[in-house]
Amino acid sequence: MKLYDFPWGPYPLRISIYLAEKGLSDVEVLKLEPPLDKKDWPPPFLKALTPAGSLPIVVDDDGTVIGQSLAILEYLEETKPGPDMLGATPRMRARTREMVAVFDEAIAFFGLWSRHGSDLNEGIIKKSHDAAAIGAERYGQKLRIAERMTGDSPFLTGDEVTIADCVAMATLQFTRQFYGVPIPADCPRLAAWYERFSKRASAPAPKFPEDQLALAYGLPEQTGITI
Ligand SMILES: N[C@@H](CCC(=O)N[C@@H](CS)C(=O)NCC(=O)O)C(=O)O
Repeated sequence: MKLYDFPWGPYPLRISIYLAEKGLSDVEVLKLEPPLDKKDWPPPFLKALTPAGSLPIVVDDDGTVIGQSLAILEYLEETKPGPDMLGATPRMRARTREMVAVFDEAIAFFGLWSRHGSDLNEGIIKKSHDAAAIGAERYGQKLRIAERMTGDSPFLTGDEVTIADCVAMATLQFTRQFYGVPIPADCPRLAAWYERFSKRASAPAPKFPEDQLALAYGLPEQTGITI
């Protein structure tokens, strides 16, 4: 199995955290880096693999190609050995998928804030305070929903690590560590979970490129928007 990876991107990070938690090492990882301005990206070989050409992409040995991170996670759950990371019962699987959906929505709204507000995209994407503010408000709302869904268990949806933890961690690593957006003060359970999960071997701090980090870090200050 091959994984086309972009090691510090929020969607590929979901997969790398998952692979480490699942203990899977028989995946060939091919590292790629989309340019900031997305000029000439995706390259023809990626566009030939999936309609979007976005990362991550998995190509299995039988030729199966999967180009959406959540579908990749579920595919790996169904095809690979290792600990169950979806949930043992329909109810537990539903809890996992609910939490995954909330963080998937969260990162999409965050993208509106960062794309239209960050100094990183200066001259590449049109700045819009209104678009950034809508994205930020909705991102904060999704984190507060996740907070209300989180109990006092060690992991987000219970006593075992699931793909929900992987998706949430990837999201918060990117928003906190790259863009410098703190978890809101009224999300203490989420913040405590993040601190705990950050110490796991599966979730080392991503290596963001220094020049891009310098421009990205401090999104709330750059946009005058807090959540
Ligand atoms: N919904 C997709 C989103 C993937 C995505 O947007 N990946 C980014 C990297 S983190 C990317 O490839 N961007 C370049 C592009 O879309 O051309 C997924 O979950 O896999």
